[in-house]
Amino acid sequence: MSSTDASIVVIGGGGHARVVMEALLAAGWQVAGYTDPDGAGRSFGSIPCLGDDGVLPSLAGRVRYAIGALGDNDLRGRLARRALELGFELGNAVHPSARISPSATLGQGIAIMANAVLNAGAVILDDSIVNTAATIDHDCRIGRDVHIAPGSHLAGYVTVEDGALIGVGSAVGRGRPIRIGSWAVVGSGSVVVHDVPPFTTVAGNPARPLRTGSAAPRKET
Ligand code: JB2
Repeated sequence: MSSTDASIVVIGGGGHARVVMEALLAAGWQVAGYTDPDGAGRSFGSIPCLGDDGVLPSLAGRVRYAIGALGDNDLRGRLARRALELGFELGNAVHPSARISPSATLGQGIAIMANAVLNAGAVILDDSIVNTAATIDHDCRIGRDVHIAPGSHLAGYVTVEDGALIGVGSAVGRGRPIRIGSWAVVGSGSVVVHDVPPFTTVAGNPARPLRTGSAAPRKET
């Protein structure tokens, strides 16, 4: 394995990681391999599983970039920060078909999947996912470790705080600022027209609370 400026290791080997790897390849990255505790001896196409995350310290001097590639927001963020501690830089997987405004701002370790759209002034912080065909309109602010699931649409001036999950095919916004709190979960297909407090699960049209009040990051289901 040679170290180049376009070489990256993918942390995770499941469904999300495979989408990330294909986006990376399409964008011209050299994917050195992936880590997965259940992946010994496996590969994804020509990309080998390098073992579990225990191999990362030995890779850190040879591969410049890493990306956390698990759907679970909490685990992805923790693994990405571990990679930073080991000396990796975090790379972004941006599929070439995504349309990203020149005035949008991207952090590190981000995955932006095929046909996603980020409009003027959008901000996406570290280790977040804008999944397939999701749209993020002007002046939205997406925090860290967030997942905007496939086919979701955020109107302008939506803030999504750290760790929140916007479920598949949801719509968020009402023409003025709206805030989705940290580690909140918006159920698939919801229409969100009011602020969602932190650690709260909402669903429906209009979305209403189902569950509130955990102090710990929620696992996605
Ligand atoms: O600590 C870990 C770890 N824990 C589980 N480190 C590493 N490197 N890998 C870990 N894994 C591995 O993540 C598991 O062994 C498994 O292979 C993989 C999770 O795969 P799965 O397909 O179940 O989930 P995912 O996180 O890749 O994708 C989820 O989230 C996506 C956004 C699914 O719900 C997808 O359907 C969804 N599109």
